[in-house]
Amino acid sequence: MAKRVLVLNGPNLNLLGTREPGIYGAHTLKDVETLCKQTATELGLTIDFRQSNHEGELVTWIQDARKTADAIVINPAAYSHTSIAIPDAIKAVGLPVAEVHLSNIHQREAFRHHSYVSAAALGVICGFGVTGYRLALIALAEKLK
Ligand code: CA2
Repeated sequence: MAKRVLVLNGPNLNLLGTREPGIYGAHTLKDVETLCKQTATELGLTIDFRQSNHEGELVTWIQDARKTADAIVINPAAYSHTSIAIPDAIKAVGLPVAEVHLSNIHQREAFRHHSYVSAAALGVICGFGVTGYRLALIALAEKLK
């Protein structure tokens, strides 16, 4: 059976492609979903792609993934820098998680340099724009072999 990857996107990522193209690029979140689906097909994965502006909803989706997914890609967006609940949920489910950031958070404001999620993730990819999602799926497909 094809391995299932849950792709989660945090707050404000629904606005991708509408503002701040200098930082986040011109792609919309729909474009990111299309890229993830194309990559998943190449890798023999299935994808469930979601976005939420609510921390609790992301936590619930991570918890539910224990029964519905084999791995998770997450761009926690601003919750990377504030949330304890998201890394706690990731540790609780025990699935391999790839954390993705479109921008290089280490080149930006100091408050973006630390992500609470990173300690719970298998690996972190940042600064490669939407390609980061593709790289995350490739890395997880290798891990799931
Ligand atoms: O670089 C990333 O992917 C971030 O996770 C994006 C978050 C930011 O808080 C993180 O520090 C780094 C912000 C997502 C908001 O995206 C927008 C896109 C277009 C217009 C407005 C917001």
